[in-house]
Parts: sequence; structure tokens; C-alpha cells
Amino acid sequence: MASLKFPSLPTLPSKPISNHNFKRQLAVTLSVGIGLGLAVAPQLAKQRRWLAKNLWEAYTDEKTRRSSSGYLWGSLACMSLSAEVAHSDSTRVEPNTGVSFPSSLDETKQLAGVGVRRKSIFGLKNINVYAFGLYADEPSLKEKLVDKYGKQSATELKENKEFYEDVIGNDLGLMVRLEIVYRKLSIGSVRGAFEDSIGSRLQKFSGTENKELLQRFTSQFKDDYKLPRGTKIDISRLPGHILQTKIDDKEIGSIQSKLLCQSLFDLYIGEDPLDKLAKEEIRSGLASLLTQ
Ligand code: DAO
Ligand code: DAO
Repeated sequence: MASLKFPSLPTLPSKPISNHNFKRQLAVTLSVGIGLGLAVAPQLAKQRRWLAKNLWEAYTDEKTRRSSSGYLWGSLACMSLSAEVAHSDSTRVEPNTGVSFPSSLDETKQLAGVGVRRKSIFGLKNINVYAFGLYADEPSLKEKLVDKYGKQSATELKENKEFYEDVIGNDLGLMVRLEIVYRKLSIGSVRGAFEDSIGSRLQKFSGTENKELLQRFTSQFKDDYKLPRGTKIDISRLPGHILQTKIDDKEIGSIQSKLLCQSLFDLYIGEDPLDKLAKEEIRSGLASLLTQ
């Protein structure tokens, strides 16, 4: 039987690695490893910024730089800074929770703004339940609304209520991504919260309670689903007013209803939103997407 032969490895230098070289190699290896780790993990945005700042301070400190560990600090600081720069233009961090959202998804969806859903418990303290990012499908936003609003400037558009009513009510692509931050979320409390938040919008837009529609929506969420911190829920409006829900990228259901789509997005961009600052940010984001 013919034996398999591996090509011979290039011979390693026989000279022992000097202490100085060793430190340099260690510094480079460590910084590549740590830098890559930080660069790829979006949930580490806060830590990345903190580390970049501290390492840079350490490196620029005269004493550290003159000492033999200068190499280590220098390359670590450079790697962290570049990871931070690389990330700052491709993600947006929700400031209250540190959750980061990619600025664009699937090539056509653009992030319009981010916010946080809070809930007060026993009327005492507010807990952060989830961070959210609202995405608009740029081509469909333009296709549906550019004729009507394309001549207005972003500043004019930002103040135009009718524009947001049209964004909420038209059959154009929108998606909200929720990332759970609360550690003890039970399906029971989630159902209860929907009944208040979505239920009141169904009533507002249709004039009736629509118990059956709300029931259809909440019955998608089975009792055995777990919602640990870090779970991502994507709720999208697909063509034909179809509201699709995915949990950690797995589709769990779709419901065709203009009223339900409108009620859901009204929670984030409507007149009485879950997070007022986020609403302002999302509204200007949408206005600039349409006018650019
Ligand atoms: O445990 O009593 C509690 C507080 C839970 C608050 C639940 C708020 C749910 C908001 C909707 C979450 C959607 C994923
Ligand atoms: O924040 O009050 C609110 C409304 C949130 C609507 C989100 C619906 C998707 C929740 C999926 C739960 C899965 C068990």
C-alpha cells in the first residue's frame, strides 16, 4: 500500500528566540486574538469602548511606553481602537442597555433608530425589558412614499405627522428587532403586556376590541418558549400586510392583517410611543432615508 507523505515542513530556525523577540511575538499574538474577539462580538460594544480608552491611556502614558511592555500596550491599544472604529459605523448601540444593532440588514433594510421598552413593576421601579431597533426596507419605503413626500426636505418631513401615519399604515417593508435584556421574562407576563399595548391600538385604529385578532397573535407564543436575556425577536411586515415573527431567526408564525401591522408599528413610531426619544430618532431616520 502506497504510504501518504506530507510535504515536509519548512525547518524552524534553530536559534533560540530572544527574550525581546519573544515579548514582541507574544504582544502581537495576544493583540490579534483579543482584537478579533472584541471585533466580532457585537454585544461587547460597551467593553470595547472601555478597553480602547484605557489601553490608549496606558500606551500614551510616558512611563509605560518606556518600559519593556511598551510593545504589548502599543499593539493592544491599536487593535482595540481599530475594532472600535470598524464597529462604530456599522452598528448602533442602544445607550440604556448597551445592546448593539447592525446599521443595515439583508442589504435593503436600514436602521432608522433604537430605543428601550421599560415597564414599571408595582408602580415602584422601571425595569428595562428589551432594547429595540426599527428597520425600514429602503426600496419599498421609497417606492410607496417618494411621489407624495419626495419634494420635502428632511427637516420638513420630520415634523409631518401624515408621513408617519403613511409609514405605519402603508404596505411597505418595516421590521422591529427586539433584544431581551430582562432576565426573568415569562410568557404569561408577555401576553399580559400585549393585551394592554397592542390591544389598545387595535381599539384605537378600528373602534372595536378585536379580541379575536389579539388572541390569534398571542396564541403564536406557546407557553414552553423561553425568552432568556439576549433572545432576538424580529417582527416584520412582509408584502400584503403580513406580520411575521421570528425568534432567534426561527419563524414562529405569520398573520395577514393590516390592522395588526399598523397597531404593532404604532407602538414605536406612533403618537403615544413606548419610548418618546426613540420615536424622535426613528422619525428623523425615516425622513432622511426617504430624502437621501
Ligand atoms: O416580571 O412582572 C414582571 C415584569 C415583566 C414585564 C413584562 C413586560 C413585557 C413586555 C413585552 C415583551 C415582549 C417581548
Ligand atoms: O412591548 O408591549 C410591547 C409589545 C411587544 C410586541 C412584541 C411581540 C413579540 C413577542 C414574542 C414573544 C414570544 C413568546
